[in-house]
Amino acid sequence: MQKIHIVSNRLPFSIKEDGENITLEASVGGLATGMKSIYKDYGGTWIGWPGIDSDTISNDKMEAIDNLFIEEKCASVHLNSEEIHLFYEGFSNRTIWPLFHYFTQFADFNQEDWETYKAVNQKFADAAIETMDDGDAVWVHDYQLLLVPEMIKSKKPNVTIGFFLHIPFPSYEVFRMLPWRKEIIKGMLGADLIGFHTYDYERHFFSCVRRLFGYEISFNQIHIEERIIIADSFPMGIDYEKFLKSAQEVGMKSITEKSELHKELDKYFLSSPDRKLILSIDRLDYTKGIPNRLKAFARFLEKYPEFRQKVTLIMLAVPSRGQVDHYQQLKKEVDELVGQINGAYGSINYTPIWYFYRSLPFNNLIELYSSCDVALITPVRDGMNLVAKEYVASRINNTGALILSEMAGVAKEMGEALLINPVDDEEMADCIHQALTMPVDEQKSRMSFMKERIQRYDVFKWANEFIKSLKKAESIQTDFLAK
Ligand code: ADQ
Repeated sequence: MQKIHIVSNRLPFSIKEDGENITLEASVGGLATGMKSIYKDYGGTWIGWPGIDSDTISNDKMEAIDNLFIEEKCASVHLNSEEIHLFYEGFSNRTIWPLFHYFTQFADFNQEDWETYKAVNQKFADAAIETMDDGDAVWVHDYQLLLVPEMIKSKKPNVTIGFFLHIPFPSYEVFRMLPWRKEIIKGMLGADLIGFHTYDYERHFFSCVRRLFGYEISFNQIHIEERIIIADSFPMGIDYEKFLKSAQEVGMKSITEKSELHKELDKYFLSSPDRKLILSIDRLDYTKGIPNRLKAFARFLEKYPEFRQKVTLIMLAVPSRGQVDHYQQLKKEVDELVGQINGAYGSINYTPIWYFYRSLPFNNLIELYSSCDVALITPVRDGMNLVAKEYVASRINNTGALILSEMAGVAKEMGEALLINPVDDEEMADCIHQALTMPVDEQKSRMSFMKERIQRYDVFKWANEFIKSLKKAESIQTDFLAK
C-alpha cells in the first residue's frame, strides 16, 4: 500500500472570510481528528466539498480557496446550489438519513434526488481517481457517498478501498423499502473493507447482501466472483487525552481565568449546596430523541417534587440541516416544550431548563462536561454518539452518572451506564432520580470502567485498526487471486 487518501462529504477545514482575506480553519470534529494523522502520515490527499455553494462565489475566489486547500493536501469537489439541494439536503438527508435511522415515515423517495446523488457521487469518485495511482488506498466515509467505492473500483481495480458508515445500517425489512436498494449495496461492495460502528449494523448489512444478491458469506467475508470483501465493526473513539487534559486544566483555573459560563455554573452551585445539573448535548436532529427527553424531565419534576428548585437541565442543541422541513418542525416542538416546562415548574429564582440553540466553543463544552452531575443522552437511534464518550473522558475524579439510550451504538461499549429505552418517559424519569441519588462510590466504580475502555480504544486506535484491516484485506485479495 503506497499512499492513503480520504474521501468524505466535507473537507476538514472551514473557510473564514475577513474582507478580502480568506483563511482556512481546521475542524475539531472527531473524524477530522482521527483522519489527520492518517492522510498526512501516508502522504495522501483528502478529497471533499469545501462547504460553499459554487454558484455564490466568483471563479477567482474559488481558485484562491482551492489553492489554500491544495496547500493543506486537500482537493475540492465543487457543488452548485442545485446539487446541494438535491444531493445533500435531498437524497442524503431526506432519504438515507431518515431511513437508516428507522424514521421510515420521514423518508422521501424522489427520482430526481437519486439521479443527482449518483451524479455527485461520480464527481467525488472522479476526483479520487484523478488523485490516485495504482497501489494506493482510499478510505471513503459515510452515507453521502455510498456509491463511491464501486465507482472507483470499476475504473481503478488496482487500488484498495475502505468504506466506513458513521450511521446505523438498518435491518433488511427497513432497507428493502429503498427503490434503489440494489444499487446502494452494489456501490458499497466496490470496497475491499466495509466498516460499521457495531456488530449489529454489520449483521444487518450481511443480511441485505445475502437476500438481495445471494452472495456467499463466510464469517465476515463476502465472496463475489474474483473478489473477497471484508466487513467488520470498528467502534469509533474520541481523542481521550485531549478531553482529559482540557478537563484537568479547567479544574485548575483561578476565578479570574474562568469563562463567563464557568462563573455562572459556580454561582449556581454556591447558591445552594444540594443543587445539581443535568446535561444534554446534541445536534438538533429528530433522531436524538430531544422531545422525549424533555417530557421525561417534566415527568421527573412531577413525580419527584422534592427535586424542584434543585435540579436544572442544561440543554445544548446545535442548529442542523435547517433547510429540511422535519428539522424546522422539530425546532418548533422543542421551543414549545421548553417553554411549557419552564412555565409549569419555574419560579422567580428557578429555571428548570437552560436552553442554548447554538454551537459552543470547545472550552465551554469541557466546562459543562466537568460541572454537570448527570449526562442525559437519549437518542431514538444513533450510529455511535461521541458525546457520551466525551462526558466520561472529562470526568477527572470519576464522579457523575451517565444515562444512555440503548439505541445508541455507544451503549454496546457502556454497559456500566444507566441504560434506558428512549421512548419510555417513566423509566427515564426514574433513572434521572437514580442518577441524582447514586452513591459516590457507585458513580466512581461505573465511571472508571467506562473510562478505561474509551482510553484504550481512542480515535487514533480506531483509525489505525481500520488501516491495519485494510492492509489485511489487500493481502487476502492478493492471495486469493494468486490461487
Ligand atoms: P453526530 O450525529 O453529529 O455524528 P455525535 O457523535 O454525538 O453525533 O457527535 C457530535 C459532536 O458535536 C460531538 O463531538 C460534540 O462535542 C459536538 N457538539 C455537540 N453539541 C455541541 C455544541 N453545542 N457546541 C459544540 N460542539 C457540539 C455522526 C453520527 C454519530 C456518530 C458520529 C461519528 O450520527 O452516531 O457517533 O457521526 O461517527
